[in-house]
Amino acid sequence: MKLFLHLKNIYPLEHPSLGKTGSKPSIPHPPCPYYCREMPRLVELTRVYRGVSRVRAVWGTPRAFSTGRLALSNPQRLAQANEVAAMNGETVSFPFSRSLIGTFFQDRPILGNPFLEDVPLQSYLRRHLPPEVLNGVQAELMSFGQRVCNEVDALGRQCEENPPRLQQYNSWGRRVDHIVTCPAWGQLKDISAEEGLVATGYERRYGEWSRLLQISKLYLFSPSAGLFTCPLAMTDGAAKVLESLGASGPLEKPFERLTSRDRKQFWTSGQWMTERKGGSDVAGGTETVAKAQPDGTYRLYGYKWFTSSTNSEMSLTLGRVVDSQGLTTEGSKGLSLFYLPVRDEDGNLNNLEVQRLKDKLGTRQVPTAELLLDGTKAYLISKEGRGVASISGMLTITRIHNAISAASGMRRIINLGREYATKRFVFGKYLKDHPLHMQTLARMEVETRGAFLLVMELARLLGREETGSATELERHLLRLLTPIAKLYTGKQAIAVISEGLECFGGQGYMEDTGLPSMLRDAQVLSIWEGTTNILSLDVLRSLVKSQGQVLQAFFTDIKNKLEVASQNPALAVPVGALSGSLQRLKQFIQISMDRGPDFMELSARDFSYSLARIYMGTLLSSHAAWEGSSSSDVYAAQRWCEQDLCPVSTNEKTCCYNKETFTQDTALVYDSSPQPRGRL
Ligand code: UCC
Repeated sequence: MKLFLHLKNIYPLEHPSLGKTGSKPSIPHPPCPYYCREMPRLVELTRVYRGVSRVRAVWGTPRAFSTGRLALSNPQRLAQANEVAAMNGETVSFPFSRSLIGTFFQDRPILGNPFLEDVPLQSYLRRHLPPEVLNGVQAELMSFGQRVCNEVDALGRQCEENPPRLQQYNSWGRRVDHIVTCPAWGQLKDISAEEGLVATGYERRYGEWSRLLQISKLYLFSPSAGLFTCPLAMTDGAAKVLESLGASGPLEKPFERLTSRDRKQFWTSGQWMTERKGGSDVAGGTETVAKAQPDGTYRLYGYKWFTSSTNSEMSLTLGRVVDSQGLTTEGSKGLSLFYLPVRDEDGNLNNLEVQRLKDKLGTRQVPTAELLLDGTKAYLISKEGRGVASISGMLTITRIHNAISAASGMRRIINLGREYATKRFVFGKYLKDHPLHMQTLARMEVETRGAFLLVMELARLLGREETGSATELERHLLRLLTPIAKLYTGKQAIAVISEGLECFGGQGYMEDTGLPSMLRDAQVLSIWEGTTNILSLDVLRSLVKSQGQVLQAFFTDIKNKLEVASQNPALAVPVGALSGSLQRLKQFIQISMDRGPDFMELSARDFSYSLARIYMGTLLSSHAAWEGSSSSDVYAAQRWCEQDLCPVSTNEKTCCYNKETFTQDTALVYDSSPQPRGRL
């Protein structure tokens, strides 16, 4: 009782460790100087352990404790403390004593409603959406943003903390191959259905603007969603393919499921493209064969090396149809596209075995598995030999989703970092008052705005294409900008999120802050759905296939946008830099025409980076030229255009793409090490 009374003196009535006023603290909590109103009179230092003081004290007349620091240095007072404490036989703790952990606690960064905190997103929507659409879209994003903050964020965290596991056998030894995910994974699926995170793109409630709404929602959802965005990306991609094939016959039901808002009906889809020899080289490495059945279906036999979100209800996959002689066609021309349900009507796996779950650097929330297809029932949904071309619609969508994840991850780390900068006090002031720190955040912000505008442009173009309102120029732009956005934003996200972690010092490296997983999960963005180099080659593919029309569209669109932007004198420098870079790019293209395919291939990455930087700079300038823009929009455009906007031209000047370069690169990489033997 005595101790209790004294504790009342130490803790203010509202101290968090007091269950209710005057009750005993339920959780031992240090008397903290920042909470103390009154302190005991005398103290004695009894031992010091790891810098932590244990003290004995006398509970006498409490006195006001104003400084928040204990003075233990007066030996006379310590001696008195010792005496009285011995008489009372009481021991209490002081700061750095009972708790052993000190008294200062840094406040964590707080996540607010991501829509309300996102000025560029709000500004973009105001600029582009017609008023009657804008009101509805804003209201939906506002309420969804709150849901992300209140509900989704915690669920995503649970998925990170409780990764999926494979239960291969049941208790009685029967093979079950059950992928066990945490309840939060299922809840995220339900939320995805309810919120129409796929459906919105196909219901087309807002016509050509529906994709913009859907992608804005995904953009808010993604950094909190514990990678449930992965199955959503593939689901969206599969829906796109099924819709383009007419969604009839055996495809009708799956299409309805993929685009359902009913949580009980909603399905997700996998995308099983990668085999052991495959990866990037899908055409050369796909070994799966498909045997026709009398009922018109097929049986698939093969081994899929990476299958993401393997507990989806269906999948699209590639295989080679076996002809009547038992032979298959090699290469891309032998590949066909199949739809398959993962389970049969009785709920049993469709003649497939989950061999193991992958042990990955990041995306640990997602069950990624190796699968054996052993007579899996499937439906041929493309023309025979048109598998790659048919699945490319899915690739377009998943690559756009990839860019959404990249841009939104960057936005999230900046929002947390800038919030933290208002509460982290170092070297006598808050982080936000340190110019060098703000320079770092501002550079991250410029990158993020560039990525964001490119993603939104893709969403706008996709919506127009799907509603038949896109011009030919816009269709070409969509084809070209998709791989560019995927490859460039993936790299940006890794760099910006890595920088963002540094904004929290050591805390950014601590697992339980949730920050490191952002970096781990970003690392995949430049790998899956085509690596940076593969996507650079896809940029070249789009040039060749369209006979240069995609580039023509690129130049025309930029010219139009810069003409408008040049009306604003504040944008003279960025517009000048962009026009100059565009000229250099044209000269490079001229040069490359005489040099042949090897030259183009070696320059493909720098070429794609040049297109990305010039286009993002144009979007930033164009947005800054809009009458509703802010001075920050102008500043962002200016900063963006200070970098080398056309690295492919710069590097061409140093003969970077000549034939000899390959020899020199190889010599440099292997230098005096043993000759490559083709194995590690
Ligand atoms: O599955 C994976 C993980 C799933 C997780 C997804 C989550 C995403 C989440 C994001 C947010 C969280 S990863 C596996 C992904 N694999 C890839 O991306 C494969 C990378 N490799 C390529 O992209 C290759 O370059 C291939 C497979 C496209 C190359 O195949 P081919 O057969 O050698 O290519 P071809 O012969 O050049 O093209 C065949 C046809 C052509 O059409 P036609 O015959 O009419 O001329 C091409 O124009 O396909 C067409 N085509 C395309 N069309 C090829 N690529 C495209 C394209 N990108 N767009 C339109």
